[in-house]
Amino acid sequence: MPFCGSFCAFLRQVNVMHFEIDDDFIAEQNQNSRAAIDEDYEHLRKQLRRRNVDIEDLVKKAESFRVAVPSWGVGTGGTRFARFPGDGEPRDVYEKLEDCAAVFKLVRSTPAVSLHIPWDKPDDATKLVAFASARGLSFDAMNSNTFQDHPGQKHSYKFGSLTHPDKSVRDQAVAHNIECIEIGKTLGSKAHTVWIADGGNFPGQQHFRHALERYLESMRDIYAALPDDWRVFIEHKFYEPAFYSTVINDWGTSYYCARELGPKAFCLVDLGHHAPNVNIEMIVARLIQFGKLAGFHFNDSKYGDDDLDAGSIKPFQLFLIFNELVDAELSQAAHFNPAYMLDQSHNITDPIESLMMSAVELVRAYVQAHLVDRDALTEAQDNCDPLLALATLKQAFTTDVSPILAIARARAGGAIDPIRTYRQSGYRRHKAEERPTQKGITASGIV
Ligand code: RM4
Ligand code: MN
Ligand code: MN
Repeated sequence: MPFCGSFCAFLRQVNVMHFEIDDDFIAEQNQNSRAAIDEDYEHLRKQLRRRNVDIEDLVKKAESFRVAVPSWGVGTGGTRFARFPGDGEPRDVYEKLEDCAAVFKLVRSTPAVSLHIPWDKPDDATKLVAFASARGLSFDAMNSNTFQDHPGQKHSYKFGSLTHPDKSVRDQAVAHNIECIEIGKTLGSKAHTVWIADGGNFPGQQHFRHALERYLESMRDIYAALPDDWRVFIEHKFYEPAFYSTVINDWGTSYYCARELGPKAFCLVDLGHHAPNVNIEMIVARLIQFGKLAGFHFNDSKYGDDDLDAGSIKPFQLFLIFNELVDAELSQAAHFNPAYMLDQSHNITDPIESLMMSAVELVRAYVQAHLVDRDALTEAQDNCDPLLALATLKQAFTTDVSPILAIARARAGGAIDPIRTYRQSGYRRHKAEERPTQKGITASGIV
């Protein structure tokens, strides 16, 4: 609790400073839009019935969808040029959980939080679990951070971490990852995500093959520390912060490493970590087919790793990815158990609003993918009829499933209109009072 200290802890205990969005307030707000949404739902129900689709089945699908929220996503992000902090930003992991709880209350599809260590290193993990579960939250995959130096650490990661030429740097990075797993055990997490920034800015800087050998050697030590029921997620990224080469640059390298490591290692797809125009849905299909898809860091991207809001730039691509996921779900593909997480940097919006809208966009894509007439699609494919195949996908993609999403949220106690309800609640204003801005303090991370 670096910015808040024992005074905050005291206030937290006596519970005098915690504005929360009330269930009754949500229900009251829902009343305002109830009549309109019921009408839209009824209309959609009839439309879908003509297509032999039972709308209630889709509501159930919407209700079942889960995506984890990144703890680092509730703070305002920034670029290397500037960061424009918002009012009432969370100052420690407890306040981050409060914001995650607000997101969860309104959209109901985000009950888990993914922590980043050491940004979110708990003073007492058991206490953190109690704080989270009091708000209906649990913990998703752990994330290690060897892409920046942390106060007090012996060796610098300036020239790499798990793949550094110096074994003592590698050992330090391995130990950090093992520490993340240890913390995660207490938190009830079941997976550890490893993303490294290791790479080069100059041709010749790194010996490509040796760097990858060192990666595998380090990862074997981390893999050995995994509990039996855990998985490790390898996250690739083609550039940034290294601008010439990265060690785990693409899904092929990730897949090779996951295979080398063993059955508990899987490949995580962060949508922003691909070059523009890459066919990500096809990468997803390949990883499903090879039984190695870990899951996702959802976001969107136009030019590079922009960590833009999911569904904001390429909603059709998002739909096509979910089309592959739903296809795998329905055909019960082997080893298919994807973990869904958001990983975004909210630089100019209220992070809570962005996270809510992104979560909703994911449920939308998931429900739309369930609307695809799979028999018609198979028939079109078998008949070599590309036009009809595309039309079949487009029919699902262009169906406005908003009433289904709204009804699913309302039935689960969430908001019919999450953004409006959030704004009406005055949550941010309350937090601005509870969490006065600390001048001169920088973010505990770039995102
Ligand atoms: C990276 C990558 C990781 C995330 C960091 C903050 O680009 O997406 O998943 O933990 O950013
Ligand atoms: Mn990521
Ligand atoms: Mn990223």
